[in-house]
Amino acid sequence: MSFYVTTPIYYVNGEPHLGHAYSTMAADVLARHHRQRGEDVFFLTGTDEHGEPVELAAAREGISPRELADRNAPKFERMAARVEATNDFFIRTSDPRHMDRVSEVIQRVYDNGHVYEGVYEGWYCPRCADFKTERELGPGNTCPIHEIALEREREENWFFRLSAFEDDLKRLYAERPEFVVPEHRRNEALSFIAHGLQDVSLSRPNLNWGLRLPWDPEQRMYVWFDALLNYYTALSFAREGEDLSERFWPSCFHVLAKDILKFHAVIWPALLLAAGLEPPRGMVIHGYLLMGERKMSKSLGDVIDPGEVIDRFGADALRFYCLREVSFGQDGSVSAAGFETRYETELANDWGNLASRTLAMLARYRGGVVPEAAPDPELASGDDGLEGLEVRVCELIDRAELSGALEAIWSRVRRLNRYVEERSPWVLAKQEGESAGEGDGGGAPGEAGREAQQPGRPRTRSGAGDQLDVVLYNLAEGVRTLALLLVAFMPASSERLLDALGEDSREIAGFGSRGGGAMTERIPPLFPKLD
Ligand code: ME8
Repeated sequence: MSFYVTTPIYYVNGEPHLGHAYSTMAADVLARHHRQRGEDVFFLTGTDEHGEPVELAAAREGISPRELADRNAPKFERMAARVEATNDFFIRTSDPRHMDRVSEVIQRVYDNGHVYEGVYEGWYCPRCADFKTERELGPGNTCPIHEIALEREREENWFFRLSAFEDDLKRLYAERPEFVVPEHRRNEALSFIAHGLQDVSLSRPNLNWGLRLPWDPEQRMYVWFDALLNYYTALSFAREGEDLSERFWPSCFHVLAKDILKFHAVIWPALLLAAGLEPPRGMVIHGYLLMGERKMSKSLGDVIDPGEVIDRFGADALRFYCLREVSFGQDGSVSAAGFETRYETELANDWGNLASRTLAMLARYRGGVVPEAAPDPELASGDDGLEGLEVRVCELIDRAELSGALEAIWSRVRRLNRYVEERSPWVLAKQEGESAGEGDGGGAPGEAGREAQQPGRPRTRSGAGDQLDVVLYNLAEGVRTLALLLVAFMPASSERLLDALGEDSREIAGFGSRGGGAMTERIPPLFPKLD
């Protein structure tokens, strides 16, 4: 089974910020999770380098668009690496291999009769690179996203016959209820379609920076067509000497925010159909990260700097915080104070502490060896039981409910913490030590524990030792199960923990699927407490 996941390709007219990192981190969670499920995964991110937003920004700085692109694209590439994204390729739309492939596809759209010459008259936002319909305008003919007054444009363009695909799109949405998730975004796309689709400009006469139309080199391609096609073109050259298109198209899943919903959920599938290609498998539309009430953006100074957070706390903490704090699919505020609270309570206390305690008790009471025992039915069952959690998390991730998946995992983290308190293994260890002292002359708890591992040893103890085996096995097994599910979200710390638990496999596994016997070791705190 193949799984191809993408982020939007980001405009190189500014610096990367946490908003971009957010989409990249979310896409990486999907990529890593699907790899853990043994699927054939391809993960693409990159930069959008043509068109008016880039041309205007370069002009403002007095440099060429190419210079601006060459300066900023590597920053986006580094951002992906810093958040530990495992992208298989980084596409730049100024890559001639992309441009050649776009020309081929767009020529096919032309040959198939879906393009005509006309005059565009209407509202245009140069920052969105978007021709706005009347319904999309803000008060006083403004751009609702950038809050700037829009110019009325009149120009001769080539048009893409979007209106001809209205029925195809309606059919696609009817046949594939999960084409766009979450549902409220699907409804938004459907309502856009239901209001009647207008044809859209495919080219613009006054651009200097962009692809020329193969059949009319006087006109440059409207940047969105060039940009959207990256998802398809990259497959043809991402691997030297290999064309991955057959392998990964159309099993493509897009991650993006609601600002570019219309392009992805309406224009993109229509464009593909026009070129005789299949629409992607689906897309998830997430909300905005806000600072206070405002969308985080490159023009706002007051942002969480992902680089700084990563330097201090690591990429895992940033990934966790963003996907946990803001319900994936909704808008939500992020703040430095909110980050610190969650870091302290959930990462350092709930999870880090559970992991440290578990490893410490295994070392202390059982010489580091996970005892042989069965899953405790009390821990396995119930609303926050561990049994079947992996199935539940896979279902949630299949619906791109990333925060839901984290919540499902976290309720089990809390459950395991309660289990430790309820069972008080340190009391059991003491009882075990006492009865060992009375019964068979055993020494320190650690040694008694080690003996308990040896086959054939007569079980003369009070039962405290057996109970301790049960508790320690269940803790180790619970933590292992959770760490496997957390690999996708917090790769570095989860890997370290799994290594410490003596787990070599990264395959998602159910609670109780591994027996005892693994050799564990203590490690420094996964998430050290804040000073
Ligand atoms: O639109 N919260 O590029 P772009 C959440 N080049 N996500 C955010 C965000 C925020 N505050 N700010 C940015 C473009 N994003 C086009 C895309 S794709 C074929 C072409 C993320 O640099 C989010 O994914 O403006 C959003 O959709 C994207 O960055 C917009 O990036």
